[in-house]
Parts: sequence; structure tokens; C-alpha cells
Amino acid sequence: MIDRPAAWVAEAAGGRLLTGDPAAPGPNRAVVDSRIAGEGDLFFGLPGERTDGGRFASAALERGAWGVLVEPDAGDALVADVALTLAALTVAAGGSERRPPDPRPDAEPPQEQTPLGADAVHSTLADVFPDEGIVVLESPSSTLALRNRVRIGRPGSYWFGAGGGLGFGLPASLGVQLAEPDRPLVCVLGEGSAQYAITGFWTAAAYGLPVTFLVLNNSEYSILKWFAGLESVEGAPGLDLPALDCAAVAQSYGVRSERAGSRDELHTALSGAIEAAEPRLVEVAVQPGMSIG
Ligand SMILES: Cc1ncc(C[n+]2csc(CCOP(=O)(O)OP(=O)(O)O)c2C)c(N)n1
Ligand SMILES: [Mg+2]
Repeated sequence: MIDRPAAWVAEAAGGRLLTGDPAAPGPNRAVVDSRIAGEGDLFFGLPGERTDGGRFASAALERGAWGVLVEPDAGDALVADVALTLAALTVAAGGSERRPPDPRPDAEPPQEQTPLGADAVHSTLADVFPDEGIVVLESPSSTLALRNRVRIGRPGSYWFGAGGGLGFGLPASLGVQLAEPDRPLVCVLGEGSAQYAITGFWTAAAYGLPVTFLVLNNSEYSILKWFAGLESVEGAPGLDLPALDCAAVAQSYGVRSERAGSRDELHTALSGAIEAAEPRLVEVAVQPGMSIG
């Protein structure tokens, strides 16, 4: 734990400390907008007077802050440059006698099953994923499986919509590929998410962008079923998506598409798509339900 005052960290990082205002009305005693983060700032919650961390966080993101580490009931908030803040926090926290924690163990081998689980799909993606590869991710129920299995080491290699509004993934992958024409890019989509900006397939074909689209098709809005369970909602309608055929739709827009059923087929299809100098799509049927592995 940091044993120096938050103000010291703020000063060392050249940042500002926003202190909660206990006199402000209502539960959200926030100090706000005019002093909030700008582009490239880190927004960091610290113990202190209670402030409205959630409101800070969203306003900071809208203004282009790089990172937001504020719990809803955080105290004071520090707004400062990322690198300077981390350097100052390192000094403020001082040395530690504690042995560094062991690295996390590798993920368990995926279960053999048909259709494949999302964990098996992402293990296969990990097998073929190039060192310099980029992932753009919008496959809600397999997000954790991808994060646990695909190792991404280089900056600018992982793109994920922070807000959760669908329709980001497909067009974002085109923009990232335009910005990084020499890096292989895999855009991982759920079959439901793909529908929200489906005409992006036309753009990929028209501009010859060599994106590899990997669509995990579980024939459902899986994460919404999971949310319904969390909220104890029974019988929520409209969460099944039978018969969506993303490969056929993408093909009709001019993107060469194929389906893979087994890990071997997926391995071959993905390697070919990643190497190709044109957009390609690989669709794989997967088990329903959340995949956290
Ligand atoms: C614009 C928009 N509409 C609706 C939603 C609600 N929503 C969140 S996840 C989701 C389902 C996504 O389905 P799919 O891509 O098949 O992913 P799965 O959960 O099956 O992995 C929906 C409809 C949203 N987040 N954004
Ligand atoms: Mg789905």
C-alpha cells in the first residue's frame, strides 16, 4: 500500500488531485468536469473523500483518457500522465519484501467435443497467431477464453470496445488494418455481433483489406442469456439466433469464406486466411453458453 500522501504522487507525476467535495449535495459528491482528464491522461482512483468514480470514469474516457482505474465508490482521483504516474507510484510504494507472485499457469487443454468449445477455437487461434498479429475482438461470450489463450505482447495489438455497444468490431478492424497495413489482423466476432455493421464486409472486399474474420457461431445471443441468469430473469425472448450463416453473407459481399468444424480444419483455414493478401472469413460452429476458459 502507498504510505505517502496522494498529493505527493500527483505532484511527482505532474498531475492533478481531484478531491471529493463532502459539502456537495446528494450521494455523488463529485468534483468534476472542468478539471477532468484530457487525452493521454491516466485516471486513477485513490482512497480519500468519497467521489463519484463512475461519473469521473465516463467523462475521462470521453475526453480521451488512456486508462481509468476508478471504482464507483473510490475516493480522490488522480489525473496525470500514464508513464509519470506509474513511475511516481513505484517510488511512493517503495520496495517490497514480498516474493513476486508465480506466473499464472497455462490454460487447461480444451475438451474434445463437437461442435468445438470457444476455448478450443481460441487455442487453435493461439497456435497460428503470428508474433506481430493484431486482434480486434467482439465475441462477447468468448472474450475471456481469447484473453486466457492468445498471448499478445506488442503494443497496439488488442482492440476491444470499452463501452459494450455492438457494431464496433467489424468496422474497427478495417480502420486498424488501414492504419497497420503490414501487420496480420484477426477480427474475432460473434455471429450476432457481426450483424450490427455487416456492410463492413463490402468495405473489406472493395478495399482489399487482408483482415481475417473469425466468426464464432453459437446460434444465440449467449452473453445475454448469461446476464438473464445473473438477474434471475426467466424466459427472456429473442435470444436464439438459429440459421444465421455469416459465411454465406460475407461471401455475397465478396469476402471469400469457409466453414471449419474440427480443430484441424480450423487450423488450416485460419493459417491460410492469415497468410492471404485479401480478406477472408472462417466461420466455426461452437457450443452454446459462456466460455471462460
Ligand atoms: C448496439 C447493441 N445492441 C444490443 C446490444 C446487447 N447485446 C450485448 S451482447 C449481445 C449478443 C451478442 O451476440 P453474439 O455476437 O452472437 O455473441 P455471444 O454472446 O453469442 O458470444 C447483444 C445483443 C449491445 N450491446 N449493443
Ligand atoms: Mg452468438
